[in-house]
Amino acid sequence: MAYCQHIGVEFMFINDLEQCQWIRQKFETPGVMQFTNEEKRTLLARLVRSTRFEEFLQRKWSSEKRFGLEGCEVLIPALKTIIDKSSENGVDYVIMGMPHRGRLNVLANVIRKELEQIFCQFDSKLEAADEGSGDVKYHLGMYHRRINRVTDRNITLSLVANPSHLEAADPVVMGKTKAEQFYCGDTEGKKVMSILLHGDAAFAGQGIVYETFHLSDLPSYTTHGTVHVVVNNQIGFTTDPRMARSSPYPTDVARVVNAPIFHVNSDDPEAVMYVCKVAAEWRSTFHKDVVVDLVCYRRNGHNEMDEPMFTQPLMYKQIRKQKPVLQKYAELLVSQGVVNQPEYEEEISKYDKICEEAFARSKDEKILHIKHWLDSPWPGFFTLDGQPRSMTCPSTGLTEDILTHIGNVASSVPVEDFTIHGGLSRILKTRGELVKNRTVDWALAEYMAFGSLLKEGIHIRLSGQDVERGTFSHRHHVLHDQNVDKRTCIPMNHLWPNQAPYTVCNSSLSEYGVLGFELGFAMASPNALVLWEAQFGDFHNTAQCIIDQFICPGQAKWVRQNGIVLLLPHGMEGMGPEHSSARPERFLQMCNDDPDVLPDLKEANFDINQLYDCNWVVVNCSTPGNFFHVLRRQILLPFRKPLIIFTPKSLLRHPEARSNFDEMLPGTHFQRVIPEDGPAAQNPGNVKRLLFCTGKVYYDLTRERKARDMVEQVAITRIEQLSPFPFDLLLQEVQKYPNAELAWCQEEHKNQGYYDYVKPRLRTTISRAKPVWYAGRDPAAAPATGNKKTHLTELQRLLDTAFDLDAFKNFS
Ligand SMILES: Cc1ncc(C[n+]2csc(CCOP(=O)(O)OP(=O)(O)O)c2C)c(N)n1
Ligand SMILES: [Mg+2]
Repeated sequence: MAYCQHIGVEFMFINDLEQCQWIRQKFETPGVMQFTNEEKRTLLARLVRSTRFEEFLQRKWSSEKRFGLEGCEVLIPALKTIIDKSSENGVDYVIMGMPHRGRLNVLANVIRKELEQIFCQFDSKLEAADEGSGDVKYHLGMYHRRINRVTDRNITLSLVANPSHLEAADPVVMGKTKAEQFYCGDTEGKKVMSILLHGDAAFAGQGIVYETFHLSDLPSYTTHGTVHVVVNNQIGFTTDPRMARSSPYPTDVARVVNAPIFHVNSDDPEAVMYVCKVAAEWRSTFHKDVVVDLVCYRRNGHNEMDEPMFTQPLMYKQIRKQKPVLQKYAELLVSQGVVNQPEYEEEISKYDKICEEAFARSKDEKILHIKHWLDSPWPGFFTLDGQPRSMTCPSTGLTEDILTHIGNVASSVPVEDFTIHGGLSRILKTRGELVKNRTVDWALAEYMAFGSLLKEGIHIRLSGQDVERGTFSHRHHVLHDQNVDKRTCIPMNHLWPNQAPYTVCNSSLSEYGVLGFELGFAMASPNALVLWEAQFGDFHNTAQCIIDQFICPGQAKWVRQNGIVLLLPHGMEGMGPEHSSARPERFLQMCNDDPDVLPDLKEANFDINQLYDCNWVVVNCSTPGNFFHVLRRQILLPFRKPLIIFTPKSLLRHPEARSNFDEMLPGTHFQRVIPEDGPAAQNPGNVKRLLFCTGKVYYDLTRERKARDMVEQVAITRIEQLSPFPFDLLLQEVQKYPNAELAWCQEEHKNQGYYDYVKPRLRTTISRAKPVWYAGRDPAAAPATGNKKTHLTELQRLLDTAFDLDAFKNFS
């Protein structure tokens, strides 16, 4: 629907009458688009800044990519209008995400990063002062608190760092926004909001846009409306039908997600300003998403080094003839008598001078500070110079009283008149018996870890598909009254007076969007344990971009620590090629520790230093007790690292996979390695083979060893923390069994699992003195066979190899 020459609005797919009336009234009331002379002058000044900033960069660094805004200079006044209006309506924190186009300009003129800090990013000779390998200037984030000049209110602006992968930062921005709202008690999104910028092609083409929009209707994920701004340079300026669109129009996306979309011609700055005001008002009125589509053109190529005439000669001939919007608007205001020519020129030279002075100051900068580009500082968590407050980790154990109390709540219904399902009563009763016997299974160990951290003031958020009940129906963190519809109870929130809140939320059926969201949530505070659980571990690969671009290298690129935990159900259980493998090999391949260099094992706090240096921690626990410890360690560490945990399926109910309270008492801690402690360890000199393994295969190995009566000859040592690799503890193990052959045993196929990661590191541990043999499945293309019988045959074969003491004779 076109309301005036320069504005089009689409909302016919919105089926709420009040919302439709509201939009109509905003655009159909005669004379609504009136601005005072003061407002017009502000708009002109903002256009001056936007335009002259790009010109300045072009003059100084003509051969550098900057992904300039030329053709859509109105983006700067547009964003500032949205922020002014939102600030007027009570918002004091705006979190933004955006792609490359115009990013430096937004940093300079919207977020107000010091110009000299931006300019010195162009100086390739400056050395980086911070740890990490850094990133290119148009990806870095930013955090800034300032006074909004229009409303005279404090406002904090933060721009989330992003990778080149377009739209990948969208859910991250939403997650961070949700966290900031949560921690300041802003339950309706009145104080904290997000603005997302998009390119037209990326907005229409990337599925993550849809996944992110979709989250906004879910209670534990909604941020109560985001203002989306599309820099639409694809379709706006063309007289040539051959330039027809090559991707769907942004409308298509907004229609699917029930958001109104306002198209506006970016050559009409006043129409843009009006539309942005309406969009901000829409958000603060209805707390729903809205899209502003800035229909513009791109004066240069994709970047400044590109020649667009190569491929779009006719369109670019037209574009070259186009007067810049600043010039057009200035002429208009001069003709209206709002400003005169000298005033306009004065405004330009004033800003040019600001740039020149900042440029001169940037020459004095000796080093680059990537830390200046952090999107969310964690005040108080580090020392003033950004170091951890200590390099130790206290015991993660708990007193018997605490364990018993949590266990009792976990096996009861802590509210009156609440009828739970009979099957669930049995599960809770079994839990109660475990507690009486001072033991825990997996679900109870998790309860103990969460419940105790809540007591210590740590907020916990567990998100993923079906996490409330647990995919394997083992968790049951949300009880449902069988007689009252939608009445629920979360016992974890009834543990202690003044405890921190526990959030457990079933997500939408999305991995990319939801994992990005949780990563963003975890950015906001170091005092929260944020966990994302995959339904099955292999589903993480639809969120690969978040893992590859954010979680794995995030700290190295953006000096940004993040303590997110990934729970990935993993294990070969005859269930076919899918649902078997969480792909440990991929996570291990991305660990930054050197397989060929033995670290200094005598160093004080060796284990903590290793954790501090790593890019993430990868564990596969074989006991519930160890799972409990590693979750608690995640928060008790004086720094934050992502934690990848391969979690069990059948072990959830395995009668031997239990831990005693004694393994969780004060003084106990996470065991990076669980050494053999049976008969083989009593007479280590007699041991012929030392088998190393991780995770569930341990139980197959011990059963087989017993059946073969080989408990004296074969020792089995579990590596629970795969990365950083426990060189120190494994060296002790190897030295303990001088006459033993060494073998790595895994149930995964040889080209998968842990083998390629573990083998060179074990060899380094022993200075390559002995071979490290392999007992496991052959290499394969698929993670597992689809045939149950083949699965069992393969398992038996690997056990045969593991216990055949002659198996490797012919190779030596
Ligand atoms: C996921 C992803 N795929 C491909 C690219 C490569 N790429 C960079 S910019 C770009 C075009 C983006 O077009 P648009 O979203 O319209 O933004 P514009 O550059 O026109 O502002 C492409 C394909 C990318 N960065 N991310
Ligand atoms: Mg585009």
